[in-house]
Amino acid sequence: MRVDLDAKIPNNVGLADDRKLQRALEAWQPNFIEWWKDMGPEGFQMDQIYLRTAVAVDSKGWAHFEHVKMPDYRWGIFLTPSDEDKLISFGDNMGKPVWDQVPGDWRTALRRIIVTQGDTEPASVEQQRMLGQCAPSLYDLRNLFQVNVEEGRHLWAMVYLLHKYFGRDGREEAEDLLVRRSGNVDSPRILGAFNEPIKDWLSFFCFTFFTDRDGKYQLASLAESGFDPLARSCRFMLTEEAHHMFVGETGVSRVLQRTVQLMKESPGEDVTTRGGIPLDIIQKYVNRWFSVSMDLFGGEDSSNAASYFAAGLKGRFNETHPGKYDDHLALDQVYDSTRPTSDGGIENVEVPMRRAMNLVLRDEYKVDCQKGVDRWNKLIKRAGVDFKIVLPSERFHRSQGLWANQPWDPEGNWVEQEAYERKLSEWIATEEDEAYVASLMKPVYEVGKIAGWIAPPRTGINNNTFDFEYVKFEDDPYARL
Ligand code: BYC
Ligand code: FE
Ligand code: FE
Repeated sequence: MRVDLDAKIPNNVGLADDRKLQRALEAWQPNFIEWWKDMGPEGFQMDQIYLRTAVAVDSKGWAHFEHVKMPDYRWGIFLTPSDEDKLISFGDNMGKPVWDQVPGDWRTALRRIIVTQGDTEPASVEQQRMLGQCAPSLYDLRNLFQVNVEEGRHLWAMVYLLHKYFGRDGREEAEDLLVRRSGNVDSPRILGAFNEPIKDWLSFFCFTFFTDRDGKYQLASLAESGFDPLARSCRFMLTEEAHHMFVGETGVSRVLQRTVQLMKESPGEDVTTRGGIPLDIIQKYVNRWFSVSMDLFGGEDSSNAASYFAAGLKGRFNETHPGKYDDHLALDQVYDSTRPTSDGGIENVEVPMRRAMNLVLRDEYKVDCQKGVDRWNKLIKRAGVDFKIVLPSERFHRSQGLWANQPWDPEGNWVEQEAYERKLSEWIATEEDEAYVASLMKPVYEVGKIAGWIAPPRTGINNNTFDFEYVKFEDDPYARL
């Protein structure tokens, strides 16, 4: 299918040939733009941002960079091209042709998965909407907005599926995606992490490292789906996700780098006197964002997960990767796991493999997180500082699944409730910690300059240097604050 870039809604799904769908999406478009202006990045809609836009779906399709105003970004509908003879690759329907239409039995389940996925995208934009006002550099400001417009496009991807394949209730769900609001008591976003406030850039970097990485794993498992339009949408979304995680990993790296540099310059002195973020505060942020992101995988023993796998709706990470799994039925296998006992203990348990799919995915995710953490620790060690960032236990600070709302410490030991509450301030950032980080969040909008709590990146975007004019302001941005 060719890429139609000149259409009102750029797409490679042949929108021009489906007038009814085209009209429906063109009716949704102004609501999206209105939502974007209301709930998108606050205060930067008139500025020219150096953004990357998809112009094709092949690997070169991402090479297009230009300065654009965010409301003029070409949000479009792009799917990875279809493979004619594709077969369902796992579960009870394995070996049958993939579905090009919604299978009747799985309509509700599929709609729910798509709505849940779609809901996270605008939620993250809402969570991040105030960060432009305290960006540490133009480079970072641009990266924030790049992530935001792409999350907006991910919303488009799911809205397209709802409109095209789910009739009237799909259209209603698409409307509701613009109605719920992150953190709103009456109409919150669906999943926990997407209602958590992101008040500072350290949270933003942790979010893009930990929470966007859940996106990577969920999208990858949906990219295996037997419902082919969903699989192809998610496959394409995955190409955008890598940059989001890059922003997170390098963001935290640069904070660490600056902190250890300050520590070395003034040994024995508290880094806060020099305007750095202490390592133990960074650890506390890691504890928070890792644990809320672990919750995004759902329960460790889940009948939903089992039926999604059985039906062929949601596979494992790299389900079809050669050599990764030799059994795609997962019927007679078990997954070794643990569960809490009533007296604060832990016991081993064998979970039937299909019911353990959330955990299987989450364990892959954890390994991926650890790799990034190892790179952070190497940086700290190279600086000669004796400190290690540690991922907390899967049991710590959970709100979903077997370990939810129980007093486990970051090492995974059960502690008395009273002791837990007392010690929580050592594990999760306190108001005081957050107030300190907030005090550092002063915007830096001059070309080539950077805030004092973070190191500059090693290279810029698209072979430009750090002192490239990533954002061209319409007027004096400081005067707007
Ligand atoms: N918060 O069987 P269970 C991304 C509910 S991130 C609130 O254990 P299931 C992005 C659950 O709905 C990727 N509720 O879980 C990143 C169920 O409710 P019911 C997002 C939760 O259903 C950054 C009950 O608890 N994509 O793209 O197997 C920026 C028991 O459920 C939570 C997806 O998630 C929670 N954390 O799995 C931008 C993919 N967890 O049935 C974007 C689609 C569970 O009792 N979603 N519940 O009413 C799914 O595949 C599944 O819904 C989940 C949950 C993996 C989320
Ligand atoms: Fe996304
Ligand atoms: Fe993302």
